[in-house]
Amino acid sequence: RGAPKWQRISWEEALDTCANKLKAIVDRDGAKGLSFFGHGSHAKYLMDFLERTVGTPNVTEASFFQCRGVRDTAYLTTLGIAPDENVDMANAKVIFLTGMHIGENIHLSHVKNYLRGLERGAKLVVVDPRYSASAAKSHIWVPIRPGTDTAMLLAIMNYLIENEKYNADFVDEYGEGFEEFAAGIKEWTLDKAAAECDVPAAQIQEVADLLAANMPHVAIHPGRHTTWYGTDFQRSRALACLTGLLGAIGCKGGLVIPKGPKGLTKVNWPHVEHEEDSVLRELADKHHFSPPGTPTELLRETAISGKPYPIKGCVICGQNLIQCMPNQENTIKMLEQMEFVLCVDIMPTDSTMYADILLPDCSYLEKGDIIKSGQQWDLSEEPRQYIAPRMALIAPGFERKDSIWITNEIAKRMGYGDKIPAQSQEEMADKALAGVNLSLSKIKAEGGIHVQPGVTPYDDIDDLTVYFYSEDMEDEGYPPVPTYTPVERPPEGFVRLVYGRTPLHTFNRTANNPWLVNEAKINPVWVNDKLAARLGLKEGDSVKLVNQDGVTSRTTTTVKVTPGIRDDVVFLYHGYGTRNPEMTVALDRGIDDTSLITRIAVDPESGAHGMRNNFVKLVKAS
Ligand SMILES: Nc1nc2c(c(=O)[nH]1)N[C@H]1C(S)=C(S)[C@@H](COP(=O)(O)OP(=O)(O)OC[C@H]3O[C@@H](n4cnc5c(=O)[nH]c(N)nc54)[C@H](O)[C@@H]3O)O[C@H]1N2
Ligand SMILES: Nc1nc2c(c(=O)[nH]1)N[C@H]1C(S)=C(S)[C@@H](COP(=O)(O)OP(=O)(O)OC[C@H]3O[C@@H](n4cnc5c(=O)[nH]c(N)nc54)[C@H](O)[C@@H]3O)O[C@H]1N2
Ligand SMILES: [Mo]
Repeated sequence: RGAPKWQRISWEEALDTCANKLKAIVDRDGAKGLSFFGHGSHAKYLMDFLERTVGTPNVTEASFFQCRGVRDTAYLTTLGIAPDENVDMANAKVIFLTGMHIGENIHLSHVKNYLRGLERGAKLVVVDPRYSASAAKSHIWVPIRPGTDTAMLLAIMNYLIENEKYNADFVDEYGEGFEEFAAGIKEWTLDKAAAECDVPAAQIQEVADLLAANMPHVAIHPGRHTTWYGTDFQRSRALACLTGLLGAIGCKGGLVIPKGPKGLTKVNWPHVEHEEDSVLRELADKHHFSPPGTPTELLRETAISGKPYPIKGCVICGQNLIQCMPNQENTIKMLEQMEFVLCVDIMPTDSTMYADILLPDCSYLEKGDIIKSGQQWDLSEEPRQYIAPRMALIAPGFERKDSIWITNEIAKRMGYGDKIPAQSQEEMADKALAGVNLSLSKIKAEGGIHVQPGVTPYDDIDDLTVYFYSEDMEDEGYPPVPTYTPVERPPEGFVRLVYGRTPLHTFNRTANNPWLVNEAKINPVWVNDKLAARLGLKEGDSVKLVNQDGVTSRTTTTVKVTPGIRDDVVFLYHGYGTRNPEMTVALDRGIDDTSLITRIAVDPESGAHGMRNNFVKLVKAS
């Protein structure tokens, strides 16, 4: 473990070994003795097998606990809607982004939607301590002090209420607990927020007035990567309340519930109940607003301590644990105490080094995948729905096998052969499509995507309630009105470390792609120009970073000197600093941000991993 030392074996031997090892753990410790770490659609089938049919509750997805889960549960609690990124930016009069840097963070359809909105004249407000790609297109850039967004949101809402600039008709019709909410945030004057957020009160007022003048056609973006400070549920809830206060739901430019096709058949592993006293969240009586699965930190702590029960089996599919979970030391401790680690991936990574067996999945071009369905992005067009099964372009190379086949082969060997829901990805897609009278071959004949008339998503909010005050939260002992909790500021001599996407890479998974690496060789650390002068650093200097716990980056990077970032924070693109020598192109390029994120802040409501509470010093490499 920890070194890439591999011995090539046959699929037969590999599958037999996996099934035997996993079954032995289940027979001895129960299904709860297994854990699963995954991300993405290729991980779902294997996860569902382990969670639904084998019956372990200990599955944890990066997309929830290190990404967007806290946003989803905060919006569900406040509006009853899991928002995804369903804001109608293409038809908005104002687009409001907090820590969302569209253009560096790229989902193609989402970027198109945003650009269309800007082309049509939407005003853009970007709240970000860094002059991001979005900030560069903004009408108002709010270079906020990191960690203080909730204070600003509360002040905007308080100002709108006190000056009667909110959407009173909408609030009367859909709001609940508005009086208590208004009273609860009254202390948040513009001046108080200005001091906390380190931005002028006049600028906060300018933003509030712009939103009020254009409501309800304002796209209050819910964000995507929202696990920042361990105070994230409250911030996301404040965003949802602001959306409600402006009535920006179910209307042009607002938060919408897209109307995708109905009737696709659900094909899945049969569900068995988890054994009693196995759900860690219930045992700990914590994180009552958690997304599905087990909060990663609870799982990792349990595995390391063996309490309240041992977790000795680990299955990983489509997740690079070492780079995506903060505090690598604990991740490695967790992996080292496992009796068996199975990893299903498409390439070697910093995490595969800790696996006992590494099974080669097909890449996305070599396999079918889940069926994507939904509504077209630009909602001002005639409503349309689509059904788009992903299909393989080429046959799998070498000995690669897709994760449906891999899962089924392991399931058979563990004694679950009679529970298999589909023999292949194609069969699974055809079974799902049967519900809407389609099939893969029919959709192929239609050119690979089925399009049908849809229904407008506007005005469909009959059942909506905006819980400005949440009794559900009060019942569980959390603040029922969105509440701001300050985060620690950088100690003397340190600056906060934040990170984000580079447009050229997808996390670490493209780090070994020579073409992309040629365009973005390392991840220079963004340093404010005045700070650089104070530290005696110049553009291009080579530095190491040392964090508050004395952890020094293994590798170096160069300094990017810019006025486009505050002087209490530095920024790195995520996904660099690969340490697995099998990643011959990526090895030791730039700095791995995760290696410096040793301090964790767990969000009390959701159990998500806050990662921006770490501070660094820059040390010249020479
Ligand atoms: N420090 C820090 N940590 C972060 C973030 C950050 O910005 N900074 N971002 C957070 C966010 S928002 C997220 S979503 C997570 C993402 O974290 P991860 O889930 O770790 O995301 P990826 O890097 O995409 O890693 C996915 C793994 O899947 C593999 N893979 C790719 N395609 C396939 C496939 O078809 N089949 C299989 N089996 N494997 C495949 C890749 O090789 C890679 O090892 O990280 C979170 N953690
Ligand atoms: N090219 C590319 N695109 C991607 C991905 C990828 O890997 N590559 N990954 C996808 C995934 S899974 C996700 S979740 C999204 C993530 O995309 P985003 O949700 O946009 O999240 P980050 O990339 O983490 O964005 C970090 C931004 O927040 C700012 N920031 C830091 N601290 C604060 C703060 O306290 N307050 C405010 N207001 N801003 C702050 C940073 O300066 C930075 O601009 O990107 C998606 N798109
Ligand atoms: Mo994410």
